[in-house]
Amino acid sequence: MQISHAYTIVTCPGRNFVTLKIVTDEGAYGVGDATLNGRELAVKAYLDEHVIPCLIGRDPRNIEDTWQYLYRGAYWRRGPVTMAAISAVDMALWDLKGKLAGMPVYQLLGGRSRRGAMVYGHANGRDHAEAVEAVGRYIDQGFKAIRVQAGIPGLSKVYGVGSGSEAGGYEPAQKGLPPEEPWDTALYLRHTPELFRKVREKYGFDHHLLHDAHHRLTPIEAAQLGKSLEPYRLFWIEDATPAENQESFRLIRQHTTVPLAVGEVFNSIWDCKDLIREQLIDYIRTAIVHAGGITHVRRIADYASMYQVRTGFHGATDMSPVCMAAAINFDLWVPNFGIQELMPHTQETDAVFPHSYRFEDGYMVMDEVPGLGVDIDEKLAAQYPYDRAYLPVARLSDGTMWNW
Ligand code: KDG
Ligand code: MG
Repeated sequence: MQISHAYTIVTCPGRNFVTLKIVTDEGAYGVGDATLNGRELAVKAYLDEHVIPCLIGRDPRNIEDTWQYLYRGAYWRRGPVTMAAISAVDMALWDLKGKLAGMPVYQLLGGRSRRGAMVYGHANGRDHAEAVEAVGRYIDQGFKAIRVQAGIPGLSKVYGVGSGSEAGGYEPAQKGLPPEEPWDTALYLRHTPELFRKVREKYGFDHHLLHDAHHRLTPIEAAQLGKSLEPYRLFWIEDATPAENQESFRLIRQHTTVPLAVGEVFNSIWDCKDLIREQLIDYIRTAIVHAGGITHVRRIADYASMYQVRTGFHGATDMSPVCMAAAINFDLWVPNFGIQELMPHTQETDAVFPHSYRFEDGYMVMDEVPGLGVDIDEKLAAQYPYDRAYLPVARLSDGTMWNW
Protein backbone atom coordinates (compact mmCIF):
# COMPACT_ATOMS: atom_id res chain seq x y z
CA MET A 1 0.00 0.00 0.00
CA GLN A 2 1.27 3.46 -0.93
CA ILE A 3 0.30 7.08 -0.54
CA SER A 4 -0.71 8.02 -4.08
CA HIS A 5 -1.56 11.65 -3.49
CA ALA A 6 -2.17 14.22 -0.79
CA TYR A 7 -3.50 17.78 -0.84
CA THR A 8 -4.47 20.67 1.38
CA ILE A 9 -7.93 22.21 1.58
CA VAL A 10 -8.39 25.75 2.90
CA THR A 11 -11.86 26.86 3.91
CA CYS A 12 -13.34 29.74 5.87
CA PRO A 13 -16.83 28.88 7.16
CA GLY A 14 -16.61 31.79 9.63
CA ARG A 15 -12.89 31.33 10.31
CA ASN A 16 -9.99 29.83 8.38
CA PHE A 17 -9.12 26.14 8.56
CA VAL A 18 -6.44 24.15 6.75
CA THR A 19 -7.03 20.41 6.27
CA LEU A 20 -4.68 17.81 4.84
CA LYS A 21 -6.11 14.82 3.01
CA ILE A 22 -3.87 11.80 2.36
CA VAL A 23 -5.10 9.23 -0.19
CA THR A 24 -3.74 5.74 -0.88
CA ASP A 25 -3.41 3.86 -4.15
CA GLU A 26 -6.32 1.72 -2.91
CA GLY A 27 -8.58 4.75 -2.54
CA ALA A 28 -8.64 4.93 1.28
CA TYR A 29 -8.00 8.34 2.84
CA GLY A 30 -7.34 10.09 6.10
CA VAL A 31 -7.74 13.73 7.18
CA GLY A 32 -5.60 15.90 9.44
CA ASP A 33 -5.98 19.44 10.81
CA ALA A 34 -3.17 21.88 9.91
CA THR A 35 -4.70 25.12 11.18
CA LEU A 36 -2.42 27.74 12.76
CA ASN A 37 -4.55 30.75 13.64
CA GLY A 38 -3.45 33.86 11.72
CA ARG A 39 -0.60 32.00 9.94
CA GLU A 40 -2.68 29.44 8.02
CA LEU A 41 -1.08 29.77 4.60
CA ALA A 42 2.43 29.29 5.98
CA VAL A 43 1.48 25.76 7.04
CA LYS A 44 -0.31 25.15 3.75
CA ALA A 45 2.83 26.15 1.82
CA TYR A 46 5.05 24.04 4.10
CA LEU A 47 2.85 21.03 3.36
CA ASP A 48 2.31 21.69 -0.35
CA GLU A 49 5.88 22.62 -1.21
CA HIS A 50 7.99 20.60 1.20
CA VAL A 51 6.12 17.73 2.84
CA ILE A 52 3.61 16.32 0.36
CA PRO A 53 6.25 15.53 -2.31
CA CYS A 54 8.06 13.39 0.31
CA LEU A 55 4.90 11.47 1.22
CA ILE A 56 4.12 10.10 -2.22
CA GLY A 57 5.00 6.41 -2.47
CA ARG A 58 5.44 5.92 1.30
CA ASP A 59 3.59 3.16 3.13
CA PRO A 60 0.88 5.06 5.06
CA ARG A 61 0.81 2.38 7.76
CA ASN A 62 4.29 3.33 9.02
CA ILE A 63 3.14 6.28 11.10
CA GLU A 64 6.11 6.32 13.46
CA ASP A 65 8.67 6.17 10.67
CA THR A 66 6.92 8.98 8.79
CA TRP A 67 6.88 11.08 11.97
CA GLN A 68 10.62 10.52 12.54
CA TYR A 69 11.31 11.18 8.86
CA LEU A 70 9.58 14.54 8.97
CA TYR A 71 10.95 15.59 12.39
CA ARG A 72 14.34 13.97 12.81
CA GLY A 73 15.04 13.85 9.10
CA ALA A 74 14.58 17.60 8.65
CA TYR A 75 17.51 19.80 9.58
CA TRP A 76 15.06 22.45 10.91
CA ARG A 77 13.22 21.00 13.84
CA ARG A 78 10.23 22.24 15.85
CA GLY A 79 8.48 25.60 15.56
CA PRO A 80 4.74 26.11 15.12
CA VAL A 81 4.64 25.91 11.30
CA THR A 82 6.75 22.74 11.03
CA MET A 83 4.95 21.03 13.89
CA ALA A 84 1.46 21.92 12.63
CA ALA A 85 2.41 20.36 9.29
CA ILE A 86 3.78 17.20 10.95
CA SER A 87 0.67 17.07 13.15
CA ALA A 88 -1.60 17.14 10.10
CA VAL A 89 0.26 14.25 8.46
CA ASP A 90 0.23 12.28 11.69
CA MET A 91 -3.50 12.82 12.32
CA ALA A 92 -4.34 11.84 8.74
CA LEU A 93 -2.29 8.65 9.03
CA TRP A 94 -3.94 7.65 12.34
CA ASP A 95 -7.34 8.33 10.75
CA LEU A 96 -6.38 6.16 7.80
CA LYS A 97 -5.03 3.36 10.00
CA GLY A 98 -8.25 3.34 12.01
CA LYS A 99 -10.30 3.09 8.83
CA LEU A 100 -8.10 0.26 7.55
CA ALA A 101 -8.47 -1.57 10.88
CA GLY A 102 -12.20 -0.80 11.12
CA MET A 103 -11.58 0.70 14.57
CA PRO A 104 -11.75 4.13 16.20
CA VAL A 105 -8.36 5.66 16.90
CA TYR A 106 -8.98 5.40 20.66
CA GLN A 107 -9.11 1.62 20.20
CA LEU A 108 -5.77 1.65 18.40
CA LEU A 109 -4.27 3.68 21.25
CA GLY A 110 -5.31 1.08 23.82
CA GLY A 111 -9.07 1.35 24.15
CA ARG A 112 -11.37 3.39 26.34
CA SER A 113 -10.31 4.47 29.79
CA ARG A 114 -13.58 6.34 30.37
CA ARG A 115 -17.12 6.73 29.05
CA GLY A 116 -16.67 10.36 28.08
CA ALA A 117 -14.21 13.24 28.36
CA MET A 118 -15.18 15.95 30.85
CA VAL A 119 -15.18 19.31 29.10
CA TYR A 120 -15.19 22.92 30.21
CA GLY A 121 -17.18 25.63 28.48
CA HIS A 122 -16.53 29.36 28.35
CA ALA A 123 -18.73 31.67 30.42
CA ASN A 124 -17.97 35.27 29.49
CA GLY A 125 -19.36 38.67 30.17
CA ARG A 126 -18.60 42.26 29.36
CA ASP A 127 -18.94 42.82 33.11
CA HIS A 128 -19.19 40.64 36.23
CA ALA A 129 -22.99 40.48 36.20
CA GLU A 130 -23.04 39.19 32.63
CA ALA A 131 -20.32 36.62 33.35
CA VAL A 132 -22.07 35.38 36.51
CA GLU A 133 -25.28 34.97 34.51
CA ALA A 134 -23.42 33.10 31.77
CA VAL A 135 -22.08 30.61 34.35
CA GLY A 136 -25.69 29.79 35.23
CA ARG A 137 -26.48 28.98 31.60
CA TYR A 138 -23.55 26.53 31.42
CA ILE A 139 -24.67 24.89 34.66
CA ASP A 140 -28.18 24.51 33.18
CA GLN A 141 -26.70 22.81 30.10
CA GLY A 142 -25.02 20.21 32.30
CA PHE A 143 -21.41 21.45 32.28
CA LYS A 144 -19.39 20.21 35.27
CA ALA A 145 -16.57 22.67 34.58
CA ILE A 146 -16.73 26.28 33.44
CA ARG A 147 -14.07 28.79 32.52
CA VAL A 148 -14.97 32.32 33.65
CA GLN A 149 -13.68 35.52 32.03
CA ALA A 150 -15.08 39.04 32.30
CA GLY A 151 -14.46 42.55 31.07
CA ILE A 152 -12.29 44.72 33.32
CA PRO A 153 -13.59 48.10 34.50
CA GLY A 154 -11.38 50.75 32.89
CA LEU A 155 -10.43 48.66 29.83
CA SER A 156 -12.48 49.17 26.68
CA LYS A 157 -11.90 45.59 25.50
CA VAL A 158 -10.55 42.37 26.99
CA TYR A 159 -9.37 39.39 24.93
CA GLY A 160 -11.56 36.31 25.14
CA VAL A 161 -14.56 38.10 26.52
CA GLY A 162 -16.17 39.17 23.28
CA SER A 163 -19.77 40.27 23.42
CA GLY A 164 -20.59 37.93 26.26
CA SER A 165 -22.14 35.55 23.76
CA GLU A 166 -22.47 31.80 24.15
CA ALA A 167 -20.02 31.30 21.27
CA GLY A 168 -17.18 31.30 23.75
CA GLY A 169 -15.91 34.85 23.73
CA TYR A 170 -13.18 34.55 21.13
CA GLU A 171 -14.45 36.34 18.09
CA PRO A 172 -13.05 35.02 14.81
CA ALA A 173 -9.68 36.59 14.07
CA GLN A 174 -10.03 40.13 12.75
CA LYS A 175 -10.06 41.20 9.11
CA GLY A 176 -7.46 43.75 8.04
CA LEU A 177 -4.39 44.28 10.18
CA PRO A 178 -4.23 42.97 13.76
CA PRO A 179 -6.49 45.08 15.99
CA GLU A 180 -4.88 46.55 19.08
CA GLU A 181 -6.39 45.97 22.51
CA PRO A 182 -5.51 47.70 25.79
CA TRP A 183 -4.04 45.90 28.79
CA ASP A 184 -3.54 46.88 32.43
CA THR A 185 -2.31 44.23 34.87
CA ALA A 186 -3.08 46.26 38.00
CA LEU A 187 -6.75 46.58 37.01
CA TYR A 188 -6.90 42.88 36.16
CA LEU A 189 -5.40 41.81 39.49
CA ARG A 190 -7.76 44.11 41.35
CA HIS A 191 -11.00 42.91 39.73
CA THR A 192 -10.52 39.19 39.02
CA PRO A 193 -10.82 37.85 42.60
CA GLU A 194 -14.09 39.75 42.94
CA LEU A 195 -15.46 38.00 39.84
CA PHE A 196 -14.81 34.56 41.35
CA ARG A 197 -16.18 35.62 44.74
CA LYS A 198 -19.46 36.51 43.04
CA VAL A 199 -19.60 33.25 41.07
CA ARG A 200 -18.98 31.10 44.17
CA GLU A 201 -21.43 33.16 46.23
CA LYS A 202 -24.20 32.59 43.69
CA TYR A 203 -23.59 28.95 42.66
CA GLY A 204 -21.56 27.41 45.48
CA PHE A 205 -18.66 25.01 45.10
CA ASP A 206 -20.18 22.10 43.18
CA HIS A 207 -18.70 23.03 39.79
CA HIS A 208 -15.12 23.29 38.63
CA LEU A 209 -14.11 26.85 37.76
CA LEU A 210 -11.19 27.71 35.49
CA HIS A 211 -9.54 30.93 34.39
CA ASP A 212 -7.19 31.93 31.55
CA ALA A 213 -4.64 34.71 32.13
CA HIS A 214 -3.46 34.57 28.48
CA HIS A 215 0.24 34.95 29.35
CA ARG A 216 -0.27 38.56 30.47
CA LEU A 217 1.37 38.41 33.93
CA THR A 218 4.93 38.37 35.22
CA PRO A 219 5.73 35.43 37.54
CA ILE A 220 5.31 37.45 40.74
CA GLU A 221 2.01 38.91 39.49
CA ALA A 222 0.85 35.40 38.65
CA ALA A 223 1.76 34.35 42.18
CA GLN A 224 -0.35 37.21 43.53
CA LEU A 225 -3.29 36.19 41.35
CA GLY A 226 -2.98 32.58 42.49
CA LYS A 227 -2.99 33.54 46.16
CA SER A 228 -5.94 35.86 45.74
CA LEU A 229 -7.98 33.12 44.00
CA GLU A 230 -7.20 30.34 46.48
CA PRO A 231 -10.41 30.84 48.50
CA TYR A 232 -12.48 30.10 45.36
CA ARG A 233 -10.73 26.74 44.76
CA LEU A 234 -10.12 26.91 41.03
CA PHE A 235 -9.54 23.85 38.87
CA TRP A 236 -6.70 25.80 37.25
CA ILE A 237 -5.21 29.12 36.24
CA GLU A 238 -4.08 28.84 32.65
CA ASP A 239 -1.12 30.56 30.99
CA ALA A 240 -0.31 32.58 34.08
CA THR A 241 2.95 33.83 32.55
CA PRO A 242 4.73 33.26 29.23
CA ALA A 243 6.57 29.94 29.40
CA GLU A 244 9.54 30.40 27.07
CA ASN A 245 11.49 30.62 30.31
CA GLN A 246 10.22 27.47 31.96
CA GLU A 247 11.91 28.19 35.29
CA SER A 248 9.69 31.23 35.84
CA PHE A 249 7.00 28.82 37.00
CA ARG A 250 9.15 27.96 40.06
CA LEU A 251 8.46 31.35 41.47
CA ILE A 252 4.69 31.01 41.03
CA ARG A 253 4.76 27.56 42.64
CA GLN A 254 6.63 28.84 45.69
CA HIS A 255 3.77 31.15 46.51
CA THR A 256 0.47 29.52 45.65
CA THR A 257 -1.29 26.16 45.67
CA VAL A 258 -3.63 27.08 42.82
CA PRO A 259 -3.29 24.38 40.09
CA LEU A 260 -1.49 25.62 36.98
CA ALA A 261 -2.10 24.76 33.33
CA VAL A 262 0.01 25.78 30.36
CA GLY A 263 1.00 24.67 26.87
CA GLU A 264 -1.51 25.67 24.20
CA VAL A 265 1.32 27.40 22.29
CA PHE A 266 3.85 24.60 22.86
CA ASN A 267 5.07 22.65 19.83
CA SER A 268 6.99 19.75 21.33
CA ILE A 269 7.97 17.81 24.43
CA TRP A 270 10.99 20.09 24.76
CA ASP A 271 8.74 23.05 25.54
CA CYS A 272 7.25 21.25 28.53
CA LYS A 273 10.05 18.96 29.70
CA ASP A 274 11.28 21.03 32.67
CA LEU A 275 7.81 22.17 33.68
CA ILE A 276 6.71 18.55 33.91
CA ARG A 277 9.87 17.08 35.44
CA GLU A 278 9.98 19.72 38.17
CA GLN A 279 6.23 19.39 38.75
CA LEU A 280 5.77 23.12 38.17
CA ILE A 281 2.44 22.58 36.44
CA ASP A 282 -0.59 20.35 36.97
CA TYR A 283 -2.11 20.25 33.47
CA ILE A 284 -0.49 20.20 30.06
CA ARG A 285 -2.52 21.90 27.31
CA THR A 286 -0.70 20.93 24.11
CA ALA A 287 -3.05 20.57 21.14
CA ILE A 288 -2.85 17.57 18.82
CA VAL A 289 -2.64 20.02 15.87
CA HIS A 290 0.19 22.12 17.29
CA ALA A 291 2.42 19.63 19.11
CA GLY A 292 3.21 16.94 16.56
CA GLY A 293 -0.02 15.02 16.28
CA ILE A 294 -1.15 11.96 18.20
CA THR A 295 2.28 10.32 17.97
CA HIS A 296 4.11 13.15 19.75
CA VAL A 297 1.38 14.26 22.15
CA ARG A 298 1.20 10.65 23.35
CA ARG A 299 4.89 10.94 24.23
CA ILE A 300 4.21 14.17 26.13
CA ALA A 301 1.27 12.64 28.00
CA ASP A 302 3.23 9.54 28.95
CA TYR A 303 6.10 11.67 30.25
CA ALA A 304 3.61 13.84 32.15
CA SER A 305 2.03 10.78 33.75
CA MET A 306 5.30 10.00 35.57
CA TYR A 307 4.92 13.32 37.40
CA GLN A 308 1.15 13.21 37.97
CA VAL A 309 0.61 15.96 35.43
CA ARG A 310 -2.68 15.48 33.58
CA THR A 311 -3.91 16.54 30.16
CA GLY A 312 -6.17 19.54 29.54
CA PHE A 313 -6.02 20.03 25.80
CA HIS A 314 -6.64 23.29 24.03
CA GLY A 315 -10.00 23.15 22.25
CA ALA A 316 -10.74 26.66 20.98
CA THR A 317 -12.62 27.14 17.71
CA ASP A 318 -9.51 28.00 15.71
CA MET A 319 -8.71 24.28 15.67
CA SER A 320 -10.99 22.49 13.26
CA PRO A 321 -13.40 19.66 14.14
CA VAL A 322 -10.70 17.33 12.77
CA CYS A 323 -8.45 18.32 15.69
CA MET A 324 -11.39 18.10 18.11
CA ALA A 325 -12.13 14.56 16.93
CA ALA A 326 -8.46 13.61 17.37
CA ALA A 327 -8.42 15.16 20.84
CA ILE A 328 -11.53 13.28 21.94
CA ASN A 329 -10.18 9.97 20.69
CA PHE A 330 -7.03 10.71 22.68
CA ASP A 331 -8.98 11.84 25.77
CA LEU A 332 -11.04 8.66 25.82
CA TRP A 333 -7.84 6.65 26.02
CA VAL A 334 -5.18 8.66 27.86
CA PRO A 335 -4.76 7.34 31.42
CA ASN A 336 -3.75 10.73 32.89
CA PHE A 337 -6.70 12.63 31.43
CA GLY A 338 -7.67 15.84 33.21
CA ILE A 339 -10.18 17.82 31.19
CA GLN A 340 -10.87 18.94 27.60
CA GLU A 341 -11.66 22.50 26.49
CA LEU A 342 -14.82 22.80 24.41
CA MET A 343 -15.85 25.78 22.34
CA PRO A 344 -18.66 24.90 19.97
CA HIS A 345 -17.97 25.52 16.29
CA THR A 346 -20.51 27.41 14.20
CA GLN A 347 -23.18 25.45 12.32
CA GLU A 348 -21.40 26.32 9.05
CA THR A 349 -18.17 24.78 10.33
CA ASP A 350 -19.93 21.68 11.66
CA ALA A 351 -21.57 21.21 8.24
CA VAL A 352 -18.20 21.38 6.44
CA PHE A 353 -16.71 18.86 8.90
CA PRO A 354 -19.32 16.17 9.69
CA HIS A 355 -18.27 14.37 12.88
CA SER A 356 -19.40 11.75 15.33
CA TYR A 357 -18.47 13.41 18.66
CA ARG A 358 -21.14 15.15 20.70
CA PHE A 359 -21.74 16.80 24.08
CA GLU A 360 -23.70 14.83 26.65
CA ASP A 361 -24.25 16.03 30.20
CA GLY A 362 -20.85 17.65 30.68
CA TYR A 363 -18.85 15.12 28.67
CA MET A 364 -17.80 14.62 25.08
CA VAL A 365 -18.72 11.19 23.82
CA MET A 366 -18.30 9.46 20.50
CA ASP A 367 -19.55 6.30 18.87
CA GLU A 368 -17.52 3.32 17.70
CA VAL A 369 -16.63 4.89 14.32
CA PRO A 370 -13.52 3.80 12.36
CA GLY A 371 -10.68 6.33 12.29
CA LEU A 372 -11.03 9.74 13.91
CA GLY A 373 -14.76 9.88 13.23
CA VAL A 374 -14.64 13.12 11.22
CA ASP A 375 -14.62 14.08 7.55
CA ILE A 376 -14.53 17.12 5.28
CA ASP A 377 -17.24 17.96 2.75
CA GLU A 378 -14.96 19.34 0.04
CA LYS A 379 -17.76 20.77 -2.10
CA LEU A 380 -19.15 22.72 0.81
CA ALA A 381 -15.65 23.76 1.91
CA ALA A 382 -15.06 25.27 -1.55
CA GLN A 383 -17.96 27.66 -0.97
CA TYR A 384 -15.98 29.42 1.78
CA PRO A 385 -12.74 30.87 0.33
CA TYR A 386 -9.80 31.86 2.53
CA ASP A 387 -10.16 35.26 4.15
CA ARG A 388 -6.99 36.66 5.77
CA ALA A 389 -7.53 37.47 9.44
CA TYR A 390 -5.41 38.13 12.52
CA LEU A 391 -5.54 37.73 16.26
CA PRO A 392 -5.42 41.05 18.14
CA VAL A 393 -2.28 42.39 19.82
CA ALA A 394 -2.08 43.94 23.31
CA ARG A 395 -0.61 47.31 24.29
CA LEU A 396 -0.28 49.10 27.65
CA SER A 397 -1.85 52.55 27.97
CA ASP A 398 1.48 54.25 27.12
CA GLY A 399 1.70 52.27 23.87
CA THR A 400 4.14 49.54 24.98
CA MET A 401 3.54 46.20 23.23
CA TRP A 402 2.50 43.60 25.77
CA ASN A 403 2.65 39.83 26.09
CA TRP A 404 0.33 37.43 24.50
O1 KDG B 1 -5.45 30.99 18.54
C1 KDG B 1 -5.47 31.44 19.83
C2 KDG B 1 -6.69 30.97 20.60
O2 KDG B 1 -6.97 29.63 20.33
C3 KDG B 1 -6.46 31.11 22.07
O3 KDG B 1 -6.17 32.42 22.41
C4 KDG B 1 -7.64 30.62 22.86
O4 KDG B 1 -6.48 30.93 24.91
C5 KDG B 1 -7.31 30.32 24.26
C6 KDG B 1 -8.01 29.22 24.91
O5 KDG B 1 -7.66 28.92 26.04
O6 KDG B 1 -8.88 28.61 24.28
MG1 MG C 1 -5.86 29.79 26.60
